[in-house]
Amino acid sequence: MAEPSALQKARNTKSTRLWFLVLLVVVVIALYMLGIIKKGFAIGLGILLLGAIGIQTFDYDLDLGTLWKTGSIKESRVQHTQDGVVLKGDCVKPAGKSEEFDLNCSNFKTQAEAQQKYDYCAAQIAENNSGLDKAKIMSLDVYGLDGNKNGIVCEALPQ
Ligand SMILES: [Ca+2]
Repeated sequence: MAEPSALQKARNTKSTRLWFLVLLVVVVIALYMLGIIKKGFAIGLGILLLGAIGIQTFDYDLDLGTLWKTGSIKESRVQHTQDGVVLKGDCVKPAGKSEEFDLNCSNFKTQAEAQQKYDYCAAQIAENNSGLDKAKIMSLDVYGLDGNKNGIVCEALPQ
C-alpha cells in the first residue's frame, strides 16, 4: 500500500473529521434559514449529523450513506485503525470499556468460533480496503488474535 498522502492523513484525523461534521451542521442550518431546504429535511439531516458527532467522540464514526440506507447504527460504524485499515459494521474494534463483544481469545469458547469471526472480518477488510490482500491482512493482525500471524487465531483454545 502506498504511503497515505497528507490530505488522507488529515481526513483520517479524528478532530479534522469532527470539525467537518460541525461545519456540515452549520451548512444545514444555513440552507434551512435561506429557505433552500425544508424544515423536516433540515431536522432529519441535523439529527443524522449530530448522531455522527456523538459517535465520533467515542470510538468510531458512522458512514452516513449506510445509516441513511439501513437506519442501523451498528451496521454503519466505521473505524480507522492506526495502520489506516478501514473496519466497518460488526468488524469495528469495540471500545476499551465497551460491554459489547470484545475481540479477545478469552471471549471465545472454541478456536473454531474465533476463527469464524476472524475469517468473516478478514473478508470484510479485504472488501473495504482496496490494495489489502489476504497475506497483508494476516500480517497486520488487526484484532490481535493471531500473535504468530499465520492466519490461525487463538491457537490455545480448544477446537
Ligand atoms: Ca496463529
